[in-house]
Amino acid sequence: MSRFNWPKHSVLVIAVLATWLTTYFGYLTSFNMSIDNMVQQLILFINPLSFLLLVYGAALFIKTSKRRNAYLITISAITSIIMFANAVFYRFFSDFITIPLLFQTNNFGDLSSSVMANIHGTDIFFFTDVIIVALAVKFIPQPTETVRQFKMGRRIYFIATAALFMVNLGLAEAERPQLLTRSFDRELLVKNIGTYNYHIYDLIIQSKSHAQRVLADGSELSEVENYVHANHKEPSVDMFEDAKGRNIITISLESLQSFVINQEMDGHVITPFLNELTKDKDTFYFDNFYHQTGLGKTSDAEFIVENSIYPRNGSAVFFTHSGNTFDSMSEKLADNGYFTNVMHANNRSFWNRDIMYKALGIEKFYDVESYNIGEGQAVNWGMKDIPYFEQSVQMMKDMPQPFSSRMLTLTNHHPFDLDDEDMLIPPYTSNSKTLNKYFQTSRYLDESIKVFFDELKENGLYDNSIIVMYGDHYGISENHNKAMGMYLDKEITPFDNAELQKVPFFIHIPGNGKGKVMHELAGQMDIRPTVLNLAGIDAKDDLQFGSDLFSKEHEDFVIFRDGRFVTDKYVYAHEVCYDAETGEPTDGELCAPYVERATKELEFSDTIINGDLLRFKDGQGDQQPQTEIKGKE
Ligand code: GP9
Ligand code: MN
Repeated sequence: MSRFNWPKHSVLVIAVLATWLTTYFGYLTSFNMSIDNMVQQLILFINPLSFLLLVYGAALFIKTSKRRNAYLITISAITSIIMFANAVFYRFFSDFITIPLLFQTNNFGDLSSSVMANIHGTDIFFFTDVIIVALAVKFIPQPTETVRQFKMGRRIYFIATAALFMVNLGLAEAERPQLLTRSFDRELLVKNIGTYNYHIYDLIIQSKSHAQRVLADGSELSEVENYVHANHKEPSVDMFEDAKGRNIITISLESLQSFVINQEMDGHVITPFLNELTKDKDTFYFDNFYHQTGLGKTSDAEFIVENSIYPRNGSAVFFTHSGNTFDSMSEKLADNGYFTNVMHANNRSFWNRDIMYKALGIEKFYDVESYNIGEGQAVNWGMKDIPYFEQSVQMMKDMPQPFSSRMLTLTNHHPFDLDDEDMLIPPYTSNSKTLNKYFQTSRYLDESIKVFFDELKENGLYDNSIIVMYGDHYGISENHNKAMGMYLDKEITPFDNAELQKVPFFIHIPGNGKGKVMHELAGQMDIRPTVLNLAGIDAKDDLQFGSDLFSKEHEDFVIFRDGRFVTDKYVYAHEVCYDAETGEPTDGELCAPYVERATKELEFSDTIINGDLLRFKDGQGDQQPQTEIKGKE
């Protein structure tokens, strides 16, 4: 067109800029992502760029201008379609697209009916870049052949692209440590690494699990079943009368460890209400109970509660295997007439819950949209536990009974921040800010449970319910050993660190009268068998690694996800066998048979998940239940 002398790669530069800006404005207009500070805004702004430079940059290898132009237009069209599809999907699901969701056939029904309704005329905006690229291609003259001496320039281009990607990752990692290994929230991923990279990441994770699944066959299942049935413990029958037919409320006590129970910090009682419960005649309190979670933390604990199977090592099973078939506690309870639901005032995609709950057959998910978070009612990660419990009870009043509600608390979460008015005790005074604040948030969590019990009573739900409560995982990691040592007044060894994985476990049955402190060695794996047995539901043919805690046959052997274990005689940690009584290292041979069994059990559990083996179990695999996600009405 004009006589203006366009630089050689103008079209490429225009394409990158056009798609970059279209993507960024797409983020701002179509997704409801919370941006808390300037750094997050900056990350959001730059996150599409490295990917776009890379894919558009591939054009530099294409020799003829005709093909190069076709390639550039195709890329702009594909990226536009990705953004457009996510925007439409988001309007319906408040979430980004993920592959397992597309393969859950029952979602297609929802999708097709709502796709049309959710397309807006203004969505043409997502294709702005395609139009710009097409115009650029048409009007800007380009070299017909790529010139050889451009090799050096090309190299610099891709090095710069890689550097930009690293800067993006670095900023994201600083904002959200362990983003890729742990914080599996799609919103966080998109915010930090961008939609395009997120889709590639999703694709890698999903195809990895898919490959293992394809190779698996039913014969592996019988081997695991043989092992599990050989270790089967006959459940007790004593408790049925008091528990059967009642609502079951299972509460995840965020980050609560047993070392605060029945203890003081500088003369302040840390958990007065829970302490009372440990002495209460209607409560069974387990003081030798361990968490068995890995990187998936809260979600791993949920996974164990639902399945009595180990979560995965090194990744969150909620994220990697949400397409599997499960035989969950919720599904079982639903089959026996319970209305099953989860109540958690966080966004639905956190830990991939919205998808995983479908696979677990949970009937309803009351997520953050179900709650009214008024002024002063949020701190740290979100809604405070006290208003959360208050509002939850109001929702419970409208549930059909009996119901099974799993509740997840949130305030006692790292970094343990609290508003002044909620600090019921002063902070501790160690070198660890984390531990210092932890006592205060634990105190707040305790208070919230008290409020919850009162609300249940006031609203007539208490007598007809049983309340099961477990600490989900540690709150204080080994990085705080020095401060913990100060509090416990001893030097912390790997033996102590294993002991510190104890979390409180309560079963509260109003009117039962037989409550006591139970000392058996137990773990989260035992929750499913125990709860189902209390409800009088037969689970003897289920594939569970745990067993009923009221059974006389219960075995004193708890395996951690990382391979450590505890028996009544030994504690095995960091490949050292410790005497459980003295805490001193002892002869490794004494632990050897348990090491073998722990390894085998963890391997069996991994085989089930990796091969999606439960789909081969009779009566499984054909139904895909729907989780209704409850928003404000
Ligand atoms: C988030 C909450 C906390 O929804 O469950 O997760 P965590 O970081 O403890 O796994
Ligand atoms: Mn947690």
